[in-house]
This record gives sequence, structure tokens and C-alpha cells, in this order.
Amino acid sequence: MRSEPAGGLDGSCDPSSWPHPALSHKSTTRVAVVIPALNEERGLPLVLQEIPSGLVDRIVVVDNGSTDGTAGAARTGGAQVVLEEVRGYGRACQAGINELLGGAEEHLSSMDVIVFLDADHSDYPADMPDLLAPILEGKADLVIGSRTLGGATMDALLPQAWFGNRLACFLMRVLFGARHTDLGPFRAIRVDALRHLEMRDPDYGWTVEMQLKARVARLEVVEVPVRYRSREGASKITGTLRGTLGAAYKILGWIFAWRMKLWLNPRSIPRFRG
Ligand SMILES: Nc1nc2c(ncn2[C@@H]2O[C@H](COP(=O)(O)OP(=O)(O)OP(=O)(O)O)[C@@H](O)[C@H]2O)c(=O)[nH]1
Ligand SMILES: [Mg+2]
Repeated sequence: MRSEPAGGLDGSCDPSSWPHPALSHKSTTRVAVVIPALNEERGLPLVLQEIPSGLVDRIVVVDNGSTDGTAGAARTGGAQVVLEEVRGYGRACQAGINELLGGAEEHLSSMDVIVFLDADHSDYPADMPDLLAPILEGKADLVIGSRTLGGATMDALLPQAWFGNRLACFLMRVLFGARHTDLGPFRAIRVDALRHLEMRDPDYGWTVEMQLKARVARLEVVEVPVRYRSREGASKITGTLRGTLGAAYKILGWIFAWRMKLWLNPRSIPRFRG
């Protein structure tokens, strides 16, 4: 992994334009965004442009070995670029976390927040205040942006992704008692909670790993509706048979493997608050 000096937004801070009163207290909490990106030169500039001004202190784009202009687009958009040459969504997220929690620049503290956001412009960065509000109000440790609650159409959330999400959420509920409507990638988590989860999955098991571990550790988890649209650039996962089968295998395998593991050792994930 290689990184370069920190980037961030120097946008003027105008809390009155944010929809949540809780965000006016943001000054005490730092917010960093991690954007995993593999060949997203089309979507990434739009994503960076749409991040609400003044809300975010630091943006890390993890270039996962792109062969296009992704890294250049990130720098032009004011983000810091971390290079993670080994492919994998989870690995890219982890590289961003490592940079924020252990990199050369000033680290985030336990009460700060990390937001994860895809680079393909399928999420709406403008929904970030809704994602942050429950954490800043002290009502959540982890907030998942639910595309289902946000009314995503099947043009954007393709039928196979919609069905896979429903199945995964059903199994999470039956096997873990976890009530979710989506495994959406647009999410926010406080640093102390993220550290507690000790995330491991290197690819598309990452989102379900976070949700299941959060349930077992009894984190306060809140879902908020977020909008979703068709991605910019060529689809790599949901739009391809190989990607869909690989992600489904990984996500469902993760659910069953962790159910077995927790039956054998219920203490493998300790509670977050004693
Ligand atoms: N596919 C893939 N995406 C990666 C990887 N590393 C980082 N990413 C980024 O992770 C985010 C999610 O990947 P996507 O390809 O959008 O996955 P998806 O939303 O399930 O499916 P599509 O949008 O249809 O491709 C995007 O910002 C990717 O650029 C990787 O190794 N493989
Ligand atoms: Mg996508």
C-alpha cells in the first residue's frame, strides 16, 4: 500500500444548509470518507463534486490498481490517493482505514466517523448528512444507507442484486436476529466501533461481515433511506454473471460460516459495551 499527503475539502462550512440540527455540532467530530475505486475515472469526479461542502474533513480514494485515470481524477477532485495494488473491495476499504487510523497524517480519534462511499456515482453523496445524523446525535454506532428504503428502482439496483440482498437480509434475520433491508455500501461508522469489529474480509463479504459482527457485538445500528441510481462506467460485479455469482457465494458463505463459528465459540466477537 502506498499513500500520499492528506487531501480534504476546504469548502466553506455552512451548517445551516444541512438538514439535520445534529450536524451543527459537527465541529467536535471529524468525518473522513473512504472511497474504494477500481477504474472509475467517469464516476469519481462526480462523486467528489457532490460531497456536501464543509461536512467532510478528509477524503481518501483507494486506487485498487486502476489502469485508467482514476488516481488523477481523485487528486483533481481534492482527495488523497492511497494505492492498494492487490484487488478486492474489502482490501481497498481496509487500506483506507489503515491510512486514516495509522498513516503519516494526523489520526482520527475514537469518536470520529468514517463514511464508506462507492466511486461509481451510484450513491448520492448529498445523502451523507442523513447518514451522519444518527451518529452525531449519539443514537448509533453504525448507520447503513438502505437503498431499498430509499425506493431504488430495479434499473439501478439490478434484479439479481435486489434478490441477493433480500435473501441475505432474510438469512441474517433468521440466523442472527439482525433486522436489515440492505447490504448497501454507503455507510458510516464511528472509529471505536470500527476498531472493535476487527474487519477481515478482503472482498465482497465486507459489508455483510460488518453488519453481522455489529449485531453480535450489540452495536447500535440504524438504517436510513438513501437514494440509488445507475452507475457510471462499466459494471464489474452486479452487471456480470461471474461477479454476481462470486459475490453471492461470498456473502451467503459468510453468513453460514459465521453462524457455525458462533455456535462453536459464542465469545468469538465480544460485546462492544462490556
Ligand atoms: N469490482 C471491484 N470493485 C472494486 C475493487 N476494488 C475497489 N472497488 C470499488 O468498489 C466499489 C464497488 O464496486 P462495484 O464494481 O461498483 O460493485 P457493485 O456496485 O456491486 O456492482 P457494479 O456497480 O454493477 O459493478 C466501486 O467504487 C469499485 O470501483 C475490486 O477489486 N473489484
Ligand atoms: Mg456499483
